[in-house]
Amino acid sequence: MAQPAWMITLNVQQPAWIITLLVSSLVFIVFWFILKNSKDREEDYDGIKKKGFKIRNVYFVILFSVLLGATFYTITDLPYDRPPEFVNATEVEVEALQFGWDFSQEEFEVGEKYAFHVTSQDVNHGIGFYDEDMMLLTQTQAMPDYTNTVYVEFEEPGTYQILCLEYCGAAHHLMIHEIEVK
Ligand SMILES: [Cu+2]
Repeated sequence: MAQPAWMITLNVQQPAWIITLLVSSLVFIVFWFILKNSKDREEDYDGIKKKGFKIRNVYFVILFSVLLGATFYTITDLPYDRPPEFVNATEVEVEALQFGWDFSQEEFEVGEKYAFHVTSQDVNHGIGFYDEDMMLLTQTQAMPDYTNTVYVEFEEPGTYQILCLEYCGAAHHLMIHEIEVK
């Protein structure tokens, strides 16, 4: 008679435990041996340590200067303006909620420009726009009490999928919505 599945699991678990314990003990013994034998020779490392600290300091100053420069150079662009070609875009309101999407309109046109204003009624979600080949076109966070805007121009007609990109609860995987692009 064939063994039931739980018995097979038990047969594998027993040796797995023993091997894990043996290997863990071996690793522990090796570490303990090295630690014990290296205790009295810390002064050997002083030179190397000093050199290491010096390299680290130089590296830190360089990194800090570069990042500070980059921050000052780029921060004046914030908050990002609406891209000029989307100034007259059609405004679309999108609300996420556990577990679905509420769009102020469901049908869109190829070549039109849209500004999707995305927010959430409850918890944080992520909105992902996927084309018919399930290629991600764009995405942003859907956050309560905050609106993120994504600008989209659809290039192909078809049924596009809206998926939640942030785990938001037990039925997160059901947060699928379809929009039509003609
Ligand atoms: Cu979600």
